[in-house]
Amino acid sequence: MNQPVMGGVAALNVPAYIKQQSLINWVADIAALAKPDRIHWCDGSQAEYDRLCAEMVAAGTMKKLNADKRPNSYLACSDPSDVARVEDRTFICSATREEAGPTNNWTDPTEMPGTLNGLFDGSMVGRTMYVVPFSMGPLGSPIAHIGVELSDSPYVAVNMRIMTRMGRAVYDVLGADGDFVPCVHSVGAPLKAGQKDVAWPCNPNKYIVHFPETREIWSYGSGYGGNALLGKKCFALRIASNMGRQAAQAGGGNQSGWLAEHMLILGVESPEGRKHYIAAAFPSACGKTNFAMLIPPATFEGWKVTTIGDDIAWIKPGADGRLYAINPEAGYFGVAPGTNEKTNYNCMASMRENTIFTNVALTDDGDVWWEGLSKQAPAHLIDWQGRDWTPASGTKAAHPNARFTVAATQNPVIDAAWDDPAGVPISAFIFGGRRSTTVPLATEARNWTEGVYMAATMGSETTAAAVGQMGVVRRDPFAMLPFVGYNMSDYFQHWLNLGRKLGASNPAALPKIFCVNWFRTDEHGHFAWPGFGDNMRVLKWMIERIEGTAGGIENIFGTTPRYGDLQWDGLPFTPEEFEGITSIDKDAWRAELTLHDELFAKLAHHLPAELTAVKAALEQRLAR
Ligand code: SAT
Ligand code: MN
Repeated sequence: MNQPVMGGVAALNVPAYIKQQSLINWVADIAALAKPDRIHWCDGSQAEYDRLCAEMVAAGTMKKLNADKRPNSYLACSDPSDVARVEDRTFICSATREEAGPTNNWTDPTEMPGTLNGLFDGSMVGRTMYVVPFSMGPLGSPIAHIGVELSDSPYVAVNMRIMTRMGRAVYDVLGADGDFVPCVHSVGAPLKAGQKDVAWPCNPNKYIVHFPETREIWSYGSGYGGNALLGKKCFALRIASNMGRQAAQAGGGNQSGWLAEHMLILGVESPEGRKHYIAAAFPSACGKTNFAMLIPPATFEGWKVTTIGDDIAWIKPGADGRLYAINPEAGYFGVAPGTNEKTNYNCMASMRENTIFTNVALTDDGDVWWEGLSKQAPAHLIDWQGRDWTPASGTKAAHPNARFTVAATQNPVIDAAWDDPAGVPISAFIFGGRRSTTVPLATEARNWTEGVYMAATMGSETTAAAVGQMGVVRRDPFAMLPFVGYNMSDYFQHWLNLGRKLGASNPAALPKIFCVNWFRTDEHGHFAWPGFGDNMRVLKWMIERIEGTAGGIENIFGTTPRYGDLQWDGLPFTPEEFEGITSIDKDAWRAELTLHDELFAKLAHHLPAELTAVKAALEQRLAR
């Protein structure tokens, strides 16, 4: 259907395979508001991807890398002002401020649409509006959900093709009346007639807006990462966390209600072929992607770790009372700096080809480089801002938040069930922070409520780069601080309720909950635990705890392994060193609990009484 351009409104040109009139009407409405010059309905094909990339190369947004070194790969460099998520410009527009809670920026949902209409009016002039249909989760999975993103950024369209199941097949699932989450995105840089474009259009004024009641997402001003790839943090965490809780509130038995979590999912298989799936939450910069692709030490013959996902998990009760998880994403948008063949061999292998790099440095032979990729930096590079760079420059060649976008299927240790619509059964949750003291290497919660307490009070020490003050503990409940799309205390309650429901029907099916800390330091301030592949030693202990074959010792905080409970072959690590990373210092824990008080005071509205009870029990054990 080729419709003529009328009154400056771009022709809709709706493909015949799109059957949903309300979707078409919505696209027409947004087009009438944002006034793009053209509309392109993405089909998700390789040809379309190649064409959009070629157009971005011609426009200067991307460079094509040396095809011998890095086949079918590109480097995009953003505007220096547009390099990361903008939490202070992220808004949750629930009906009331209390529903958004103290950890979110709230704006009245009756006011925000006026602001957005003003911003989006004509925001796509001179540009193409891409209609990007995507499924979060395997197409048609009962745990999956569909979104459609309208964006004036071709960079968004090609990244969404890697990060989600994007393309024509989504419309078959959607049919004439299927639900989808509408996502509207503009870089906020309209082009006047004859105006030359810049390589990375964006706007200093940014808005990342969520409407939990109507399940809409509007994003303005940024083209980068989670600000712009709206399937990721905006949909898969902020909106989906609301959907999972709303489903529980709607009632309907043990299978209603689900979880949208900032978790990797990995599979662990023992030499005997016993397999478990574990979901793990860590704040940023704690090595999530490394853990999801872990290579066991050579002495762990026959143990295998495989990846379901590296960042987000959607988890739903199954008919058997177990929790089943999918990775709603189809790709990895990972941090490049620090990644190398030693820290994460599988990750390096994943990005040998078909990769989009963002804000890394360009080598003289047309490949990429970032800090930590090799011990010695190349003698000359073009840095992420397009400037000549040498090791003497005194600046970082790659931005610290530089990223790679790759399809999950390129991961050599992808799990065979990663695309299974039914999801995988979860045997345990792991919560990990970054703490130089206080929190032991590994602890098993004695019950679900204690596990929720551990997760709720998770903390991470800030690194110098982040805040300018080392060692300050920032509380990051469930590693979800910027991602829970409603009141944090209600979120704790949702977890408690789910555990209670599942525990009542089948207590044996309830996942165990562990808390880990890879980051305790020795008296010289060095990391005392080797981490990376050696985390397998802890993982094996957890598997044995799940199977009821490993020991441990109960302390005030939970159950931790004794030296003899871990397998040490291949690692010289003494009982004294082990004591150094597992000891419980009562004074440190007293101080820790006053910090928990501060957190709970902030979250007092609807704070579950069960959590204050766990704290009281901890205090009693400390006093003994
Ligand atoms: O920019 S993203 O949100 O995609 C990644 C992150 O900040 O965790
Ligand atoms: Mn993340």
